[in-house]
Amino acid sequence: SKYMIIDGNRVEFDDEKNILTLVRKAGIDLPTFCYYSDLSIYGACRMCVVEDEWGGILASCSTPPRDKMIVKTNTPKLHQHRKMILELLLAAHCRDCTVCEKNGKCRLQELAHRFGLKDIRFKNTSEEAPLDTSSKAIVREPSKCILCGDCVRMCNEIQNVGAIDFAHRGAKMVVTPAFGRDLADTNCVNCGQCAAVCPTGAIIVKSNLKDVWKALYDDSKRVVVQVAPAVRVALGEEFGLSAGENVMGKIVAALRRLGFDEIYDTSVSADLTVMEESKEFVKKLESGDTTYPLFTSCCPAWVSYAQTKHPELTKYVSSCKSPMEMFGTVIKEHFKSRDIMDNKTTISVAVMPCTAKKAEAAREEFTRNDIPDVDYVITTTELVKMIKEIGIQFNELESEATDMPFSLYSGAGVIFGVTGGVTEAVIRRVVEDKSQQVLKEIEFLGVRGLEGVKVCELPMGELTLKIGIVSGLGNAEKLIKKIESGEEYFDFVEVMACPGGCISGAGQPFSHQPEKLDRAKGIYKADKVSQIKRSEENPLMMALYDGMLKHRTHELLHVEYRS
Ligand code: HC1
Ligand code: SF4
Repeated sequence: SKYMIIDGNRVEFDDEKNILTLVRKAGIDLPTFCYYSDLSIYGACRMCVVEDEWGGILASCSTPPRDKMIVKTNTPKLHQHRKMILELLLAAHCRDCTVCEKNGKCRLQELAHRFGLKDIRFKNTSEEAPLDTSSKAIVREPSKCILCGDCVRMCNEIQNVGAIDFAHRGAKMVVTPAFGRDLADTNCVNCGQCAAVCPTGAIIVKSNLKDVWKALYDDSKRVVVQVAPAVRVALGEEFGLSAGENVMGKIVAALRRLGFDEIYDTSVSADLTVMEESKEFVKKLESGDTTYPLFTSCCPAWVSYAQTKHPELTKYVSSCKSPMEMFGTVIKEHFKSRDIMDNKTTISVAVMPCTAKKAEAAREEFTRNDIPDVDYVITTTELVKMIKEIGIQFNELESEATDMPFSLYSGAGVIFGVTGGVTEAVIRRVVEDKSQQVLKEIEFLGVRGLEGVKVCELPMGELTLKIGIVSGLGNAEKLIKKIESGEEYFDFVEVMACPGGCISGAGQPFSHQPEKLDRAKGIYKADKVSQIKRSEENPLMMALYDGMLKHRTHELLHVEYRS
């Protein structure tokens, strides 16, 4: 087999695409700013350089390995080179680390520390550039940008949105929306994946913590919170627990200590979504309309994408509100009369793995009498900050249960958090055979797994239904092209904007593939241990349909998007 000699050690390879991968295989964590294996290779930061046997310096991320090649990763020349790059970056960078959102998570800060940088030999050329706070989900701080281009490639290559790009040349080069617009004036769908890969504080998730603290400290407010399915399998990572460990019980305990009055699980309203979306699906099948599939609607970044890039498709997107918004509506309805009695106002908070949910909550369609159904959305990592700020010893907490009357949910509701989950939950609902055996068979139809595109066939009576499941908006685009050209037909298509689904949301702790896989496993395990497997078997659904929702499902659970 082919091999390279890296720092005197033999490293074998076959189809690895660059030297960097082999260096990592050899146990050396070469510093980089601009390398993610899912993105195209840019080679801009030149931190990952290695020296060949003739003293040549190569960027290891963009150089393919050659058989019997000899390189070193640690030489005086390389050491100087890396330090120089760091000093140059820092000379042009804001150094107010203590008040930066990214403090403690910034790659530039980490590498400056790792290289023991004490003084910078160059003049400080950093300039204050105005912040772009126009978006509901994302804040851009251009003066912290190191031009690695990760955000640009994420937005273009993986998400096919292209809201941001490089502009100008040489020393004037910046990353910006076209024509220097504000981010809110672009077709940005708020997926937050740019912020997830940004190594510094140049693109960050907008925080709503101030609003939430204020509500918690205000006695005239009843603060109700819902927690999304995907949060429970990732939050523990910030406290040293393994990815995929289900910490929902501890999250509930922590939320109580933080002062939330009522604590619920979004999996409950995911069951509601299954009920409504299944009805819509069956109706569509019965109508015999086979022009387009029924597209899912729970991912707000996907809904925005469909609206801006494919307005012709919006009428095929399910009219169901997302589980978060369904719950938002149900919660406000539920406490309406109690609020008057108690002289309180209910404030509805949602803890989500997602940044686009912040924008979804702010949409006019989800506001009744000028009051949003969900007042504030905070991300998994924002909740971590609250827990750490107060000093709650998270790992010591005993599990607690969510509150009545919304405390029952099915496994079908929990699996929403991973790509394919919505589909599997809907299939469980629409198949007539409710046996254990069929439940198992559904699992093996091809709905599971983190691949960006999955296609499965579901036999139903005389028909065979064709179902597409995509995650990552670039993958959605590919599928849409095939549908529109008539190359493929689908009855049902699930789209999640983040690769892997909500478990990889930009509001979660940063993850690579291994953590994503573990989080997905954690979600399926939560389904395994749940007593109720199908949404329609959740007794709470019957209570809701006989009570609050009687004659009001359309009004309370569905939406017509305006613009
Ligand atoms: Fe999701 Fe959903 S699954 S969108 O990925 O349908 O955010 O977790 O809460 O609303 O339930 C996110 C997750 C979440 C909704 C549900
Ligand atoms: Fe692009 Fe998503 Fe970032 Fe918006 S939030 S700029 S769509 S990557």
